[in-house]
Amino acid sequence: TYGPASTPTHPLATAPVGTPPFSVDGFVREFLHELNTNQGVTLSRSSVNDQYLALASTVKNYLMARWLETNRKTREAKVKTIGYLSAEYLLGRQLGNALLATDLNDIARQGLELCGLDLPTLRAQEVEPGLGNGGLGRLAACFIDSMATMDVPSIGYGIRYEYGIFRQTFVDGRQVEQPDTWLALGSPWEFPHPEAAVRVDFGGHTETYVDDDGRERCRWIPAWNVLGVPYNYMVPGYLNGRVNTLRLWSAQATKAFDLQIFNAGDYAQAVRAQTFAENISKVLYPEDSTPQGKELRLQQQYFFVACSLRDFLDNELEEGFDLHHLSERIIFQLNDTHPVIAVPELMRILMDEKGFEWEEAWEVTKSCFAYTCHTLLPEALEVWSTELLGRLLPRHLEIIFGINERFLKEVRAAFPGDEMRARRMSMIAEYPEQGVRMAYLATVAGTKVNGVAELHSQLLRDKVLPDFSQLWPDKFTNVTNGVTPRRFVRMANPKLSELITDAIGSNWVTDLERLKELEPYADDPEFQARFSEIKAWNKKRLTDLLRQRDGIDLPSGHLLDVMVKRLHEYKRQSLKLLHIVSLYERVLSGTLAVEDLTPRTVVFGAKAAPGYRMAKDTIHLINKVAKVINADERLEGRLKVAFPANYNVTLAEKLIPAADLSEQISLAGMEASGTGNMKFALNGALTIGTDDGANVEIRRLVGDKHFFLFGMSEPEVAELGAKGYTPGSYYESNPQLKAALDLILSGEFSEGDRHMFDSVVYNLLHQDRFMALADFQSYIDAQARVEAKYADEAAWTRSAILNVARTGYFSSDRSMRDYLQRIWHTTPMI
Ligand code: BZD
Repeated sequence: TYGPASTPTHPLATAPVGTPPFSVDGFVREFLHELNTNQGVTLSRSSVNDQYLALASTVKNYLMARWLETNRKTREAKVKTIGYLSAEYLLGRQLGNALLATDLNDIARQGLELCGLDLPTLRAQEVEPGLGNGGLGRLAACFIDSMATMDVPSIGYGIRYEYGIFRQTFVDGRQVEQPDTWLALGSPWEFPHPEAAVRVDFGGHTETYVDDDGRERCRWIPAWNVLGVPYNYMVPGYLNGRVNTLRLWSAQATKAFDLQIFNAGDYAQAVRAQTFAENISKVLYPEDSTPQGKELRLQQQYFFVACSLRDFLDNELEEGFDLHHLSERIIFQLNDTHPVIAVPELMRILMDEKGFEWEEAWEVTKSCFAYTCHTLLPEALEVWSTELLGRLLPRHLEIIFGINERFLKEVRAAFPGDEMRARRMSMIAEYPEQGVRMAYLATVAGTKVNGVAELHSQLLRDKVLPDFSQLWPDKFTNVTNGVTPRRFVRMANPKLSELITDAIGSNWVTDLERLKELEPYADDPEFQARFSEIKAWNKKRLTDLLRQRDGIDLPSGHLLDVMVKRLHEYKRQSLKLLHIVSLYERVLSGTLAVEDLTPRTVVFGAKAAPGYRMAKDTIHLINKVAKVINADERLEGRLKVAFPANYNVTLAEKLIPAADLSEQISLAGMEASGTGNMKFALNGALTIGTDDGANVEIRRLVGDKHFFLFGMSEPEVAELGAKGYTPGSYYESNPQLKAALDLILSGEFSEGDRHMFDSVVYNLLHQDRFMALADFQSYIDAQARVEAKYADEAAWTRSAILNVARTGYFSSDRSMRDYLQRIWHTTPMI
């Protein structure tokens, strides 16, 4: 129960919470108060961490009244809420974003100065919550930012991992993973509510019984349970006074759990039980494409989904709400298949706890979910073995079989006699072991299914789920991804933001299509000059950071060529590497005069999944090549390779605004969308890329002249695959390619060891699943076009400005509008 036991009589008790008057003086008072009362130190005795924590509290206090007010307003309005279900949120640092959203930057800077402190130093103290692997997790973070900014009532639900994505270090060029202890120095942005913990059951068996009305019913007799403790995070909208909630769940042992054992006298076992329960939210799985089918991962998925549904039904809906109308009040957006177990969970709650009949429960359930797919790689589609599911969630497995049975009846009715089709469409796979195809379950249960870029949505319809799209053509739709302009332009690129605002006013921050108004400035020499100065300033800022962070020295005046993303064969970091090695080889062999080399620094940022051998070997090779090239004086410093370790959101914010060239070179048909590609274009980098994912849309918007396209198209890839692809033939017939690969095999980069990189090279020569060799020549040619254009500074700058002006479409605000219109069927709340 919430609230006081009797009606409050003091006038202040019912008044809305006021906000502190915010002036520089007010800020200083509040900040010092926080330092004294929260940190228990005086200013003169405070550490930078104390100061950072006190500053965070000050900003939080400022947001608090708005947060409470948002919650009250939303509850009263009884409107449809978006429940964003995501196992990952790659949030990035919170302080800068909160200061921006509240317009407190200037006040804080001045106030801190009066205290003898420096805002950037305090900001740098924050450890980012890295509760995600890559694009999918960052997308969730962008979406909740946009929903808050657009006044959309929404709750983000997820997991509060104690350890986020691992911290990457290099030892002799090889990746070594360290635990990410993001909570170690305190976590001022979260509000734990242990009193509101939710129980989550696991294991056991099911049984049938006869209820009071004489109906046969089913129930789950679980074997064990844990508690889910909610941790709330503020999600402030940009300058609109709205503060939404992100609710992340942390696992704890239930009292019953250890008390039982404790009573039996085994204290050590009781402590072990505690640890066992807490393991569920201990660590983020760092695999981002090949789910390993690990039991703990399934536990994580059910854990957060069960907590979230329970929370919404019990705490967000008013008491007595008729659950037959649930879809009027919630739509759960499934961020990939990770939360799909929510479907049988809602069925279970409605039937076993609320007494619904199957058909009634299904009507409600299938109107409350929508599914977003983020991949096309077959190995990335989750399949949970029925053995594991049945052991961990026996009632859910029964329900899934029930859903499948009724679904296949529908298929057989729609396509009489087509038994093969029914088998293909079954949610239950029979080989290599019996398992549940989670994407099929999501597709059957979802009101809508969407891909994340036009090409991806089309391939999803035509190649991954063709039978489903024939059965329900209207279920399939596209929502092209987007990125938040607040974090990735306004905050990450303050100088460019100022330039834009000077030219077209400040509304672009929440209405990014307005960047179009910059088009006329592309030809304005004065604007071009300021634009170039800003790029140079961003490069200088990056140079300072990398020197201090990694001991890396970036040369000045180079074309800054950046490839940052998870390390994956399909993303083809190896193709970028072949380009670098080829440039080097041509200088060594005299085919290219050093003075004809465009001064270029290539920056890589990439984490490999710890169990992904080929990806780790590729990282090793990149580091070894970098070492040799960077030390070779014959290059006269005209080619450098930098690979700062531990690429994360914080580094991205400095790296992307400094880039000239954005590498988006996946094999066509493999990258669902990409979102880094959007961030680069919006910050005035030109893209060299294949016709893949959202690159297709970027190129269409910026125009062919301002985009370096290369490589096979998706249909060409399919055709070559069907014909039979032999990478060796490209090696044999292309002397430049052969020379580059031979140079690696010669031991040039491995102290004479000719076999160190056999795995990478022979994989390319004999398998090359992602056809890097087939696209090599086209890539090299495109890089030559890059260099020619870069030589004409004015032309380059003009194209860069046009990239900014024409990519406003890629705001995550626009993505949210698309979801609202095409999927959620609701409008923002005023
Ligand atoms: O999702 C990525 C895609 O590869 C990108 O093309 C796309 O732009 C983004 C956002 O839609 N997918 C992921 O990031 N996937 C994961 O991180 C992931 C994590 C756990 C398990 C499986 C995949």
